[in-house]
Amino acid sequence: MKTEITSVRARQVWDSRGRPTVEAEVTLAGGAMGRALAPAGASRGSHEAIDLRDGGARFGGMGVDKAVAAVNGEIAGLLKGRDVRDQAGLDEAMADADGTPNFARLGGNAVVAVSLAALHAAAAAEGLPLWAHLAEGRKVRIPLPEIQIFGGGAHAGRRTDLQDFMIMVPKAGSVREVFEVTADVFRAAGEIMAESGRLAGAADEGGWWPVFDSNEQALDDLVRAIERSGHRPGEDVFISLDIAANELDRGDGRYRMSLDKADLSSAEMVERVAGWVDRYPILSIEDPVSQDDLDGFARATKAYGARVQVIGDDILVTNAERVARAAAAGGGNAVLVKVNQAGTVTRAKAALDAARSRDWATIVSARSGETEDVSITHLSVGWDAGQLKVGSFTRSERMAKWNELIRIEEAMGADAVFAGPSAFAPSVAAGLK
Ligand code: 2PG
Ligand code: MG
Repeated sequence: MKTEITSVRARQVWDSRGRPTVEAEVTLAGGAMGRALAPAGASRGSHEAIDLRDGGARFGGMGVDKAVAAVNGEIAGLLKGRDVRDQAGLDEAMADADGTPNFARLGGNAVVAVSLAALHAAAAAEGLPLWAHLAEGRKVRIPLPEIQIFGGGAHAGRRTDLQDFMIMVPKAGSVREVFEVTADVFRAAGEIMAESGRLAGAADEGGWWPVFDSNEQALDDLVRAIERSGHRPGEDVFISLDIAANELDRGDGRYRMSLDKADLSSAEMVERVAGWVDRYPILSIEDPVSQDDLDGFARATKAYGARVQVIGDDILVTNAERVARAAAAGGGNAVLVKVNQAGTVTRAKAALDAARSRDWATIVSARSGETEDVSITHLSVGWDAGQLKVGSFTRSERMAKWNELIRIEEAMGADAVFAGPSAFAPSVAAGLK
């Protein structure tokens, strides 16, 4: 059988923060091979799959020798001889063998690299690009990107409380046009920072390092950058924010906005962001409250979810059950899908399906620690997710993923359809018409 797994191997490589990570390769009897690299988050939810790190003094404790050994030993033994086309079976075999709810024993980094490598091998065995293998002949859209201009929070020494200041260009005719607009806005934002003496480098995902005196100053400068680039804020270019409020949670039900010198209750936190939604051209808000604040998530969704996308990241952690629970409580209208939060391709797809069945939007996302691996671009297209979040518009661990989207759009030729407003939940999409 050509699709029988004959070898599973891993090695330590390095990620975009210069930290060790796991690269896995799955080889099949017919000669096909798949390779994938594990990404790593900095602002993490405590309900997500956990990376196995060596601890100790070496590499600040970030070593992955144990995770690599888990792939080369136990996981290889488990998967060799199996049919790579049974992705769900492979993924569940790893989950069963791991025996913990969050892959703590074998390592989320070990498991996700193998799960994705197996998927790549299955596509290679068919002689198809990964997106086409996943699409199985269905019509799929080119996703709408959200692209970071300023990076803050845990990705920039907490210079701003908010983590990601991004833009979206939903009314563009194609993803190429989105990138052209983004390049203009990114350049204009850099000029504005240079002129005001605030140009101070790059954040973890390549966005401008945010030297601002308040969170609103960052929003003001983003609007100015859109204007200076010759585009219209709120008409063709919109703002998307990842509040990453988990990082602001003081642990006692209150939120600390250090830059704004404010301590806020959950309700006040929702109000503050709702005020920004009223005053700025904001189309999307991610993690407006922390990971277990389901009431706050529902309150935020009630306040502005009819016109603005409300994404759950740390609160949903790419988990189908958490999506169902949030939806039942009236929280959210979109899920961020990170395969390494779920641990496996199968579980990530289940979370995406759980969201889609509720008419939610779905956004496939990178992590702040990334590599040259472009799997997520293919997942976003092949799963017809509608949206893709990769970080900024600089640095090749990000640009590799955006550039892959250009190649896929070109390969689709006349069949390529840009998701545009259809990427959003119905009421948000309706507001864009
Ligand atoms: C997020 C991601 C990407 P991290 O919060 O959405 O911006 O960050 O990978 O650090 O969790
Ligand atoms: Mg996030």
